[in-house]
Amino acid sequence: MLRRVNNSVLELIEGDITEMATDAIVNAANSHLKHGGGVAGAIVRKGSRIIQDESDKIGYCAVGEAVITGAGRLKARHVIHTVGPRMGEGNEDEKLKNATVNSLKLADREGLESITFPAISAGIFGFPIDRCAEIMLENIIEYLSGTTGLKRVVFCLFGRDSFDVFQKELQKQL
Ligand code: AR6
Repeated sequence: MLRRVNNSVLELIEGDITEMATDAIVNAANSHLKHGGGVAGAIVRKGSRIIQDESDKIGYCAVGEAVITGAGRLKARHVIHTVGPRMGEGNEDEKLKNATVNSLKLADREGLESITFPAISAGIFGFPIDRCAEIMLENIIEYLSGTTGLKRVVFCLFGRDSFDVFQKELQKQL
């Protein structure tokens, strides 16, 4: 599914984010940047230990913030690590918005043209997927309506159920 927003394209696909060849893929990380399970584990396993080593040099990323490393052997050139909220810690919606927007801003600062997101916080961190879709899409659409060098923003969703939720939400919003 594909929608044009201003001068950019917003796209939803179902698949494995580690296979994406956009300039950057976004990792749903934790604050200590210890990439064990979920998307994070898959990125390090396929991309190589270099991504974990570079993350260890950075050391920490607050909830809602984003940092960048190389992507090792992955097809993407960079990994943007952002930390979404853990369900129950409070102020989750605002934190998910910040994680999304700060990833986009970091990509722009680095001069990147394409980026792929997973459904941040919707796995191990327990955030409801429908609310995740609503908040992330809303804020990406708003961001792309302003000035940006990003030409292509993709969501790579794991499994048909997640894809369907995002598809329904995007149809509602655009
Ligand atoms: N490609 C695309 N999406 C995926 C993939 C994949 N290969 N694998 C999982 N997902 P999660 P979180 C989906 O748990 O909730 C890690 O241990 C998954 O189905 O990766 O933000 C970190 O180190 C879900 O919809 O991230 C943190 O400690 C979404 O990606 C913690 O998990 C996010 O699931 C972060 O938890």
